[in-house]
Amino acid sequence: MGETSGGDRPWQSYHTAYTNAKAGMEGVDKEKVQRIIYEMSKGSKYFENEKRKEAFIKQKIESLCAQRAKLTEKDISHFQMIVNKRILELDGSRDLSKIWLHTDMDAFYAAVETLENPLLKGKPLAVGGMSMICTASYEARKYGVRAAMPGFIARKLCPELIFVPTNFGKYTYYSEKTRNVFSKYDPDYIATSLDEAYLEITEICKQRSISSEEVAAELRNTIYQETGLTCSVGVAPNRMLAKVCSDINKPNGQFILPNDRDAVMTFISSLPIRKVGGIGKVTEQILREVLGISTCTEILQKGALLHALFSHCSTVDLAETLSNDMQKEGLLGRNLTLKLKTASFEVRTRAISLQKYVNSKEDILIYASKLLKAELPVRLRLLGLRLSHFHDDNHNPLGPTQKTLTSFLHISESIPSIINSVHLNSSDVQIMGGGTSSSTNESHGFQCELNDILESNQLFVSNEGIVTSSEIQAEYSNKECQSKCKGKEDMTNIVNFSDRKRAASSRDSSRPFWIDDYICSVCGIEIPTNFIEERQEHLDYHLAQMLQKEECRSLTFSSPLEKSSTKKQKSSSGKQAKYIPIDAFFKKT
Ligand code: DCP
Ligand code: MG
Repeated sequence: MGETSGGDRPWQSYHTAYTNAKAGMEGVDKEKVQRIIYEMSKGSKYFENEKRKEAFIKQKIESLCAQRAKLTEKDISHFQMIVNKRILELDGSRDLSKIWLHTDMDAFYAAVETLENPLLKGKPLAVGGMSMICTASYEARKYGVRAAMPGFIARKLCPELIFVPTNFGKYTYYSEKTRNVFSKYDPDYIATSLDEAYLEITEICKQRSISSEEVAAELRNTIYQETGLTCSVGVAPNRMLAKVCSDINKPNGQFILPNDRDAVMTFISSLPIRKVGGIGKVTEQILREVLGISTCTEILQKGALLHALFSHCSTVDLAETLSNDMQKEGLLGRNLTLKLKTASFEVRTRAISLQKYVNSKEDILIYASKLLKAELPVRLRLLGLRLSHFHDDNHNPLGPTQKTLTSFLHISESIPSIINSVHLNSSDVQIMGGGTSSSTNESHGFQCELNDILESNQLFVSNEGIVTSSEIQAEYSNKECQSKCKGKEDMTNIVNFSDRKRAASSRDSSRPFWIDDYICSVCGIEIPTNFIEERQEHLDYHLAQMLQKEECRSLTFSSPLEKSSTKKQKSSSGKQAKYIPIDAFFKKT
């Protein structure tokens, strides 16, 4: 961030998502864009929020570097053995027989608007408003304008930018048309958003004796005939690679990666990690600064260190973190809940009511292990521990009563988590036996996903206390999986946007999160799970709005007496609070 980096170009270290290249932004004057964004947001709450995030990442990097420094040669060779074994297993199970196609519409919302109003053709166009834009035409991208950027910054970058408001009915209509085409190639296609889908085309290539390249070209052409819109396509032996490939020749292009091991290895050898779905700017920065990793080959080369620093997460770790959190808050709990999500996305919860109130690592571990044993063997994606039914062992002036939700709300900012959960890597971990996990015991080592850990820093308040975003997402992603298992998304979920938005805003009282893992709980906008960055930005945007509202409210409660007034008074005061437009949030204070 500018403040810390100093120098005459402080914006150079200001890594907002706006400056990250998207398709069509290759030739952008990155430094100019960075400078304008820096200058326009410096001193604003947004800027402060970015600074806080940056400080958190810096701390994380320092802690990882310290962990790395403690590793002995013996540790590293131990982890190397584990990694080698895993690579061998993966190599043995490698399946190059399937052909996957990923399709992604070009500048989707902007293209739909242009189709309906040809006067917009060739013009720099943004869909959205002054507070936030959803996408930009390729003409606008040349100026550094992109999705999830406040419109007033976009206008500064491109003064002749035309703004068109969003119209989800239109996008859904065209999306359905594309889906009709997909179903002709793969009736079980997997739609991940209005403009993206995965199709398995192995059968159709065989049946019609045509190459995947021909299928890709034909599909693009059919979509154009049916909708008047262009899309880009990637073909590869698996979905992850197909998605990377669809971005290579955007817009209106295709890229085919043959089903051949050498071709795949050559392709990924120089592939920047950032191109891999799930690796966003935070993970990219951490891997670069802690391990010097920037390409996929380097991930393989530094596998032992990666495993050492990011893989362990056992009930030992979870129990310890939970115990620390409880002790920090002076809390004891009597109900211990273990929640897990299996490799097949099934969410299971087991709880135990204890004879005594506990908060020590040892106690938590004894009962957590019992709960986990009852589930074995199991392949896991997520594991969480929760202590509830609190007893406050502090000398609480209110007496030794259970903590109220309101008191949590007041201190929530300082509580890291009372539920500790961790998402496990999609490669899954199989737990075969019972007993206490050891951090160096391979069969019990859980792989944590870096992004999830960082994201789980956000806290939400439920009627059971405080839960992390990962916990909520785990619940909803179970539903998502069920709909995916049916072959495709439930169309009613997509079509009835306004109902969803209503449902979403009814939950507006807590922090924003993702309903069904892709619908924003505040505004109802859909952002698929693989848009890690955009989702983070989007939540940041709502958090920013909430901050503003909180600020307005706190201005209204200027006297301490008023602060301790009743709930009713608070809500009426809340109404009086003047709403400040989001633009103001970005303005210098
Ligand atoms: N979208 C959004 N907010 C974001 C990102 C995307 O509302 N932060 C919406 C608008 C996009 C649509 O989703 O038009 C599809 O997203 P893409 O990332 O596929 O972007 P585009 O289709 O606009 O451009 P392209 O795929 O050509 O890069
Ligand atoms: Mg697109």
